[in-house]
Amino acid sequence: MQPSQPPPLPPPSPSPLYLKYLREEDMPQAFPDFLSSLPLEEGWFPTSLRSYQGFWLPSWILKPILTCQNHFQADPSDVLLVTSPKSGTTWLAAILFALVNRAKYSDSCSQRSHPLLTQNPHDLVPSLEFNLYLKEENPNLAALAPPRLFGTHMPYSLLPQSVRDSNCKLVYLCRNPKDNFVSLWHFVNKLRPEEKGQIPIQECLDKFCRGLSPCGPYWDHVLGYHKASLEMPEKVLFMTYEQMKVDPHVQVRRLADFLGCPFGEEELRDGMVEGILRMCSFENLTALEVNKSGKLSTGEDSNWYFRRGEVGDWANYMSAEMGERIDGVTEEKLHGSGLKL
Ligand code: PAP
Repeated sequence: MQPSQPPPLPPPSPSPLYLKYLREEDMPQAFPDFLSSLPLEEGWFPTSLRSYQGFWLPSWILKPILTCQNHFQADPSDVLLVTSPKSGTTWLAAILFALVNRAKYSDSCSQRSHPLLTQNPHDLVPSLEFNLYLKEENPNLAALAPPRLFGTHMPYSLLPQSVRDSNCKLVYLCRNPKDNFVSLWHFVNKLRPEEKGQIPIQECLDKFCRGLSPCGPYWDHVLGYHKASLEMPEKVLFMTYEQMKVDPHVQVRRLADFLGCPFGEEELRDGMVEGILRMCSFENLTALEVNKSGKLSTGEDSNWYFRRGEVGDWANYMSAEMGERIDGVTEEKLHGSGLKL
């Protein structure tokens, strides 16, 4: 049984951020009694997963999530980019940043100093739980100029109350579960020591289909935001990676409209949408030194967030039967929701 209330949070840990990829028993900061009261799964992810209020969370993000729930004060002008891990966060973070800051970097001189040229999109749209509240108990976010852009992988039901109560906007990006799974599997392999080799994909698939993935079950994560987008279309925008690939121009305009900063006639004539898409394209971002050899402020290699960036890549790693297994869960889980992936 899960305790309904977590205990008071311990003081922030001075431990380096790379600790987040350690196993639970090696984490000095964890609040052990609370953690050990939650169902545990030694997942295919390097850290253990703990079940908290219906979702499997890497042990080390429970504390930042709870801290964020306690402290984060949403502002009506805030924009939260929400994803299940590996749904295209990096891409949409870049687009979001370029979109809301487009007036600042519209001429050729300011374009040369565009922050996307020297920073990974994750540092421009920092994650609440993987960055800000992991580093500090109460980061000074009031100093940030509006609109503040944040990323999060938190399920809808775990968002801080202030996010739900305020008029801030949520942009949810969803990706086909087969590509999402394969992208996650590759990422997990990057985190493993080389001598251990790749973790068998079949083993990971079994766990993924049982809901055991970071912030999973994947389907419950998606459904939480899909439902919210139907109920509150002015607050939650539901987008997909695949739509972005098929018609990025339409999707970026849709995003701008939703955020209340639609493109004007002149901007459209001047090719502003195309410029943003070019700047944030996989080809452009991966050609930048910062993304080839730089590191995020949280310590990860920037290039971990870029691999192939394609739709349907799952078929290069999974058999048709494995794909059908995911399709089966998707059909079952999404039944009656009106959502097709
Ligand atoms: P995160 O949730 O941990 O931040 P996220 O950015 O969602 O990771 O996932 C990375 C995926 O987005 C990778 O997919 P792949 O493994 O299937 O290749 C990565 O290649 C893809 N990606 C990153 N940047 C772009 C981009 N500019 N355009 C398209 N896809 C991208």
